[in-house]
Amino acid sequence: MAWRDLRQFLEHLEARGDLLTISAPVDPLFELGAICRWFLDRGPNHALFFRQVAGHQMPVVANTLATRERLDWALQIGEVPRHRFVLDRWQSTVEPVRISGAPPCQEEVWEGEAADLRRLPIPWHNVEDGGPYISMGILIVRDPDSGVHNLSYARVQVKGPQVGGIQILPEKHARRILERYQAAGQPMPVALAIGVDPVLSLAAAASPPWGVSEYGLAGAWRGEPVEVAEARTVPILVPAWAEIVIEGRIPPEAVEQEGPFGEFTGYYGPAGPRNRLEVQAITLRQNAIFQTLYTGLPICDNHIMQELLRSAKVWDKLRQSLPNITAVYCPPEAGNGFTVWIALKKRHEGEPRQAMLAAWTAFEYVKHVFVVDDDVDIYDARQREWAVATRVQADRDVLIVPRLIGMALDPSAQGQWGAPMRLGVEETPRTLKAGMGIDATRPLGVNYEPVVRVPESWMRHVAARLPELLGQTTPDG
Ligand SMILES: Cc1cc2nc3c(=O)[nH]c(=O)nc-3n(C[C@H](O)[C@H](O)[C@H](O)COP(=O)(O)O)c2cc1C
Ligand SMILES: [Mn+2]
Repeated sequence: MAWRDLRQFLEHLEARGDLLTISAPVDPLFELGAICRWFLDRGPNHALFFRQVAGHQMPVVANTLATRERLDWALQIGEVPRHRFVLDRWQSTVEPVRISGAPPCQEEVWEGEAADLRRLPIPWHNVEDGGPYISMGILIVRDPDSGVHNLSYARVQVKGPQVGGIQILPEKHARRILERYQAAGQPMPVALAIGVDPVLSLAAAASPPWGVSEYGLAGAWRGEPVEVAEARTVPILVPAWAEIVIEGRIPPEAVEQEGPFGEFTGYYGPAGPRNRLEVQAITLRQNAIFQTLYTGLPICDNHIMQELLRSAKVWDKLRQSLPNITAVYCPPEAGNGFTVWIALKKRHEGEPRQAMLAAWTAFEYVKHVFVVDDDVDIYDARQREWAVATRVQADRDVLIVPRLIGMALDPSAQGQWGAPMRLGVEETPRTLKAGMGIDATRPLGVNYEPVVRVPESWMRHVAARLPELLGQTTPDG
């Protein structure tokens, strides 16, 4: 059974002892963020439920998907390898269904002046942030040409009771859709959903191909369609069981200063002129829960989500031409896919470079691509180091390709801007990246001495004798 909503998942976490309820009063100004950071780094790394947020009745949940275990429970992966689970359902979609009657997400409606962002317990996480931020709001927009719904995240800084500054990055689908409204001189209707079932949260972080709705992807992962409902003031279908939905519009030309914001890169994303989000209505469930996501230096929720999603995305692209790929891994420590590891059963000397080329173009973040033989366990940092140390000669095995489409928030790409392009309200620089590929596969036809491994049969032998070796039993029992 799929999770119907965030609440069901939180109940499950609580039953597993993986939800820490904090009943002591907590200040949303810096203190809540600091507590999130503490538990991410120093543990215990549970999901956090803040019951008493100063100045508010509404509770706040954080660190919800900050461990692999919680993500696996969210997806209900069971025994299936986690990358396979996501990948096998990547191409299929299960379209959402509309529920009949008034949706739970509209049990309470704030309209007119009552639609005031200050009524929500929106935290201000880091001292250098520009202000309080909605950090885990799912931006739902609709392509005016195809009608397809796109779900993704976009940080929103609270700038006034009904105004936010919203960052929609270059290369994102929401940006492409916004450009269409801007070209027509129309405001883009938007909905921002906060607090949904965790599989939908994950789907919004994923990037299925243009034209494929993240609603459909979530349905495939859930094994059941997502339930949706018409928003009240915008022509958009919203998740029926969302805790909170903010309805509004992004005018084509209005400029709002936004930032800085502590980003997934581990650096502050810079302040600048961004698009303005104008709030029209806020709808809520009774006893709504506000969800936030602390990000910054890895590893936070979004790094855990992207470890799985970006690996699957690269793998999906590679497998079309290289069926002999055996694993793809984007380590969460390296941000959200700046570094990719690929293992393959090499048959042709050209394959590692083919893999690099495909990986660099899979999405804009990918810079450093390591390709290894399939005997290397790329999920194990010791083996990754060992493979590079013993199978690479830099003059032969390193390929650098400059001036590819890069990621706007990569701080090392400063000075590598392409010509600014006009994306609506601002001149947005299009970042260039350099791809570096390191081929750590053994050359075909060159003699490599065997890898030193103790045979499995001997390891089983040791396992059988382990109690005795540990002095727990005598040979006679
Ligand atoms: C927690 C979180 C916050 C994010 N914040 C932003 C953001 O502020 N702006 C943005 O453009 N992308 C942001 N992203 C990245 C996009 O949501 C993500 O790349 C998504 O896959 C894009 O979807 P698309 O392929 O439909 O464009 C964020 C992702 C996560 C997980
Ligand atoms: Mn999309």
